[in-house]
Amino acid sequence: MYKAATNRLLQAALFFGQLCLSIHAISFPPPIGHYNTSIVTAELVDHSRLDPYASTPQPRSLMISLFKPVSPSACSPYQAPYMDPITAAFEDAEYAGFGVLPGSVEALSMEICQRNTRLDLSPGHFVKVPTYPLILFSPGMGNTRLFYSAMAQQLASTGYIVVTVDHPYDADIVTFPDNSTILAANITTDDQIVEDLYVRVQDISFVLDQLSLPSTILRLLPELAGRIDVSKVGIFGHSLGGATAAQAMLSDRRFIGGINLDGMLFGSVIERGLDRPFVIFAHEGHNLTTDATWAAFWPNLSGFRRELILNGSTHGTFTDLPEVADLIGLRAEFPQQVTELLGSTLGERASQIIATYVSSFFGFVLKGKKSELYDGPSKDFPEVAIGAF
Ligand SMILES: *[C@@H]1O[C@H](CO)[C@@H](O)[C@H](O)[C@H]1NC(C)=O
Ligand SMILES: *[C@@H]1O[C@H](CO)[C@@H](O)[C@H](O)[C@H]1NC(C)=O
Ligand SMILES: *[C@@H]1O[C@H](CO)[C@@H](O)[C@H](O)[C@H]1NC(C)=O
Ligand SMILES: *[C@@H]1O[C@H](CO)[C@@H](O)[C@H](O)[C@H]1NC(C)=O
Ligand SMILES: *[C@@H]1O[C@H](CO)[C@@H](O)[C@H](O)[C@H]1NC(C)=O
Ligand SMILES: CC(=O)N[C@H]1CO[C@H](CO)[C@@H](O)[C@@H]1O
Repeated sequence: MYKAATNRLLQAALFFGQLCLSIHAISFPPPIGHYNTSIVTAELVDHSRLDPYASTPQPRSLMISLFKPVSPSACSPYQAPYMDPITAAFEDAEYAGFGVLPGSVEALSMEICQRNTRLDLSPGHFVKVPTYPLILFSPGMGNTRLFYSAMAQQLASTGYIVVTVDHPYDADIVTFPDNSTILAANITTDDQIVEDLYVRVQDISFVLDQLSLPSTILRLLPELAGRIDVSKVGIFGHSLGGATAAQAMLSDRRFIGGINLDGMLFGSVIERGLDRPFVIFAHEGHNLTTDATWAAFWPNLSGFRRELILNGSTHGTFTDLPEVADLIGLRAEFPQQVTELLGSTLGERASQIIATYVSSFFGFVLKGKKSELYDGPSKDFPEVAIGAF
């Protein structure tokens, strides 16, 4: 649904003429938190499971991006490409026929820190290494995890390790380290979506299992070996990823709090409910009255629960796309169409609001920090209304 709408926007772009895109690197604005961040990407292979969507028997293989806080004094900054070139070119090509020029997603970059794993490992080097809670993220159906990297970086900058997970054959494209790719299967009917949901939940628990293995941590994050608490973890996701967050909490008690960014729910969690904190963050006009799955789920939440509504937003606001649209000049060129698809709130502002509320919720769940943001309206964030309690 989201993709079709995007295509209409881009069709309008073609009608009005080719977009003029800068060929220079365009960087996302610096994140909101006190920390800088570094990124690791990795392939994780689940040898205990055959991929249900693969045409020949093979283990399920996933890609993840892991965002880690770095103290500013330890940061050697550089501009990293927002996406690997294969995924970026694929996303451009998806829209090429509609007026987006090749090279537009490739031109985007993020300011991150060079990895420095050496310092903390050296014996006799008594540097106090801080530890950060872990949060997993599941994307919307059909979306690459890479369209949530800016969102993950925002959250990591507030003091969390954030891991975004690709669900192969659901994501439009997954690009692996050897440059092989998996494109989306045709998952369309409600039954297929529910099957997909359960595959996604297995993916999420598998990623957490992997992050619990010293061998995996030594490979990915040697500087944090033994310092990540994998028994109390947060989870959030967008759209079907939000439904995945809820269902994963039901099946895996290591997840002690979750957030659904604007996703209609599927699966047994609607009926079974949850006994741990859960938040629904909705776009304007989407609420317990308009979504029957939310209405059925709500009374079955026995833990802390909140419904937040972001004014001036749409379903697509809960991705990096509003920022991408602003950065590549799409909003300036087609303000009305971008507002209809990605919301009237500017991308940077929307990203900051979402990160603030997500960070604050996980601060409460994972760090025991109090926050007034969930008690009522905030003068700093008039765009956010508290819906149901
Ligand atoms: C580090 O954080 C500072 C303060 O937020 C910011 O100005 C700078 O751009 C950040 N650098 C990187 C590499 O993230
Ligand atoms: C993957 O492709 C990129 C260019 O798109 C190239 O720079 C890189 O070397 C390739 N990696 C492998 C493992 O072939
Ligand atoms: C995708 O699946 C739906 C429902 O099963 C079917 O109607 C449609 O033709 C399929 N599309 C493609 C491109 O295979
Ligand atoms: C829910 O959304 C509908 C449709 O936009 C709106 O008419 C209604 O007032 C909203 N309800 C609440 C409680 O916000
Ligand atoms: C929502 O935002 C619009 C402008 O985008 C504003 O006119 C309206 O008053 C806001 N509504 C609420 C409930 O804050
Ligand atoms: C497990 C459980 O308590 N399910 C309840 C979910 O909410 C509906 C509607 O209130 C109840 O009928 C279910 O029993």
